[in-house]
Amino acid sequence: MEEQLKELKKEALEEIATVSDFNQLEAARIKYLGRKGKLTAFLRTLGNLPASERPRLGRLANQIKEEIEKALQEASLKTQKIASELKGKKDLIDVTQPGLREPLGHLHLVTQAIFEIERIFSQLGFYRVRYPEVETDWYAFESLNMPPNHPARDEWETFFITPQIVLTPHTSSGQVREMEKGKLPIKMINLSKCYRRQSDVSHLPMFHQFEGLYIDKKVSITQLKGVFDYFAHEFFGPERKIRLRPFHFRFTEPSFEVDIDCSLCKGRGCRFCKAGWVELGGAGMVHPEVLRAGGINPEEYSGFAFGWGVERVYMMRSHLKLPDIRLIYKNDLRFLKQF
Ligand code: FA5
Repeated sequence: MEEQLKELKKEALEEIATVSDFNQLEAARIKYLGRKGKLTAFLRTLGNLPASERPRLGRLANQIKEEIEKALQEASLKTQKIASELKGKKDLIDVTQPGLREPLGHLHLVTQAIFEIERIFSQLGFYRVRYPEVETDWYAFESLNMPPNHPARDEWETFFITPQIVLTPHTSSGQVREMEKGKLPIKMINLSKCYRRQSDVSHLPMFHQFEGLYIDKKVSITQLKGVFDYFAHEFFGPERKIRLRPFHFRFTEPSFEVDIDCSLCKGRGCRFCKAGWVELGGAGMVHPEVLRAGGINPEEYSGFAFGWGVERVYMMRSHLKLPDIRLIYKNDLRFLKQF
């Protein structure tokens, strides 16, 4: 029995001597002195020993217990020292190490497109303006020759705040606002947010349009076509072609839809396009009623206007065959980092 006790002491002290962190220390304590520990188990059996042996072995066991406790205490001091040394090393500052760079983000693809569109039109003398995202019925519809209850308004699927206040459904609402400034000629590009009650794979409830308005004496359709050709060559590439297709808007006369040749099939016709052409947006010569609403004499002045979607033209340029246009605003970094 005595031999077993001495063996146990040797084993415990050797193990405790190798302890280097708090977890190992705690494991050793539990192994020998814990409720089910080896020494505790021995002390429990003391009562079964013959009375003559009990005092001597009891004393020896208690002495060993004290020695183990002392060894554990010393080991605890040692592990604390090791831990603080390690921490000290971690806290050391290497002043020669190069600095860490903050990860650099970039502008959202729509902002990039807006800046580029602004740059291209500024080369032709167009200045950028922005008009409110919340608009009166007058600027959004009535001044544009769309009286109350006119069915043409349905196209704009408008969010009404009150019967007279709407979320701007198109940048054309900036036309009469610009005319009211009273400065001629006008050569504005209104790049702003628009809202419509539309949300599907090719429609966003919030999107951007860029609205060109040129008003001067003797402005002609030839100039309108020249501006579109310039934009298309700059934005889409010199080989691209634009065509005007007759259409109807209440605020332009004549009115057109503007198409660009399809880059995917090179104008031959494919599933993506309409017989080789893809629609860019609307355009036309400013209606005399609109000029009058803006205080401009249609006998003296004429002009053209166009309104195209920023997200749509960007998709056309980058040949992005997005399964869903709403991805642009999902803010998924895996998508956005590609632009
Ligand atoms: C208009 O909004 C007219 N104001 C354009 C105009 C201006 C005509 C000046 C004549 C003179 P339309 O509703 O077709 O037209 O919209 C023009 C373009 O905006 C579309 O071709 C498309 O590129 C974009 N667009 C319209 N609705 C959405 C939408 N919900 N999501 C994304 N883009 C849209």
